[in-house]
Amino acid sequence: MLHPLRFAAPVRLALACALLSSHLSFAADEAPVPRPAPVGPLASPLPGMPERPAVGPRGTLGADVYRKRRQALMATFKTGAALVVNEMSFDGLREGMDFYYLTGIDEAGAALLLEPTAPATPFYTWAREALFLSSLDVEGERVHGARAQLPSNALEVATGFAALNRSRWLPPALVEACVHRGGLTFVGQYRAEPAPRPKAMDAYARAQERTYGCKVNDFNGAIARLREVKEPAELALMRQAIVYTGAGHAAGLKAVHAGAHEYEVKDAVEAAFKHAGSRHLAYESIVGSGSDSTFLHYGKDDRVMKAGELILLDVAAEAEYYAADVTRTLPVSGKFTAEQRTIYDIVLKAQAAGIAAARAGVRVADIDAATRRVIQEAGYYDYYVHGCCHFVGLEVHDPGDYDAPLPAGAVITVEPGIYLPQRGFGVRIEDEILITPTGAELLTGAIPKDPAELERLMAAGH
Ligand SMILES: [Mn+2]
Repeated sequence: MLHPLRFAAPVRLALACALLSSHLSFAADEAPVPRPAPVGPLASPLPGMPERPAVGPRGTLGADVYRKRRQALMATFKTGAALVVNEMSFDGLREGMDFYYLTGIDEAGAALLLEPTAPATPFYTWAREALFLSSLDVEGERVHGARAQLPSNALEVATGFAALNRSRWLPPALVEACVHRGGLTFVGQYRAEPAPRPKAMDAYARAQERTYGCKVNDFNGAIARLREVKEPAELALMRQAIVYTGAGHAAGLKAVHAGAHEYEVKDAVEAAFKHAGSRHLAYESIVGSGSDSTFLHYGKDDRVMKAGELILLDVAAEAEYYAADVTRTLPVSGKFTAEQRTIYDIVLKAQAAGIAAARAGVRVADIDAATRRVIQEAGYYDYYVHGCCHFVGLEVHDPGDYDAPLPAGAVITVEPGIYLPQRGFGVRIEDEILITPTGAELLTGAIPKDPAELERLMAAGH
């Protein structure tokens, strides 16, 4: 019953065995014991890092928010050891935010191991919640910035974790979990090809190769279901992201005129996001004029827009990684043609039908059907070529269960569209709503979409 994770030196093994035998019988319902604040002359600030720790929650939510999320997750699976690897990436869309959701930490190569049946009191760096950080690289850190050595009381306090380890200790920790914790527990999300396999699955497969009969407890989607329901503090950040997004849309509306390049509008929008206070884009901006507006995710932006065309702006900012997602379609010359206005009004009516159908307990499919019915009755069924809605949060396409009834507190988009390549234009109108027990709150209502108001604003040069 030795624990290779903490006791590499043989001289310590006897002690380890003696201590472990009493620890392994601890129940999961004890509250974790927080560590005290750092003490001593070297404890704080971290040596060489006077301003802020190199690792720790990045935003304003505070370590307690993340600890509560981890406890809520552990309450769902109760047994085994759950590994969550930081797989954060931005490839047009930000993805892989499970680790960030549970830690507030955006450190590359970091991982989290949750073991609800581990003792409440940490045994050196063996604990119910343990953070694994990539190894120190002394020369690399001269380039990228200094990182703390472990153990570090200050880093424990900054991260909110009583147990900090280097990632080389992860394989033995998983084998230990197979032996003593009732196996391994999958809390991520299945991903079909061609997406890469979740890193936790790879790590579990390797642990299973080094043990006999180590089981994986399947809690596929456990984190995703937690992420569906937005807490008040994260809703405040999502509202902030929408304020930034509104500034960008206002700047975009001003920058649209016949003879302008799409990229001029895009630059104006993105500069306004940053000026308002947003650090990152929620996703790569989609700015398509004329026939470009008929593509859903149009990536080029070098077309010159002409009078009489439409321009579609699917652009949004973020706040502390919380994304917004808003689309508006504007007339380049400031006035819709009769045909454009007809289509615009159908899309607006479809969106209103979708929002009216939304409340806790309904499925996304019900909202989709409400939008699709309006467009079908108008005769444009074949030209609505995507789903109505998706979850929004730390990822613009946030994970969630599309099959289950929507919970109160979920934030989704409602974004019907009609795309008519043969007529040289497309219309999409996208807003975000907060699902409530009795209906839905329109979160993005301050960003104008009423066609008469858009024409008035554009005529006034706003
Ligand atoms: Mn969207």
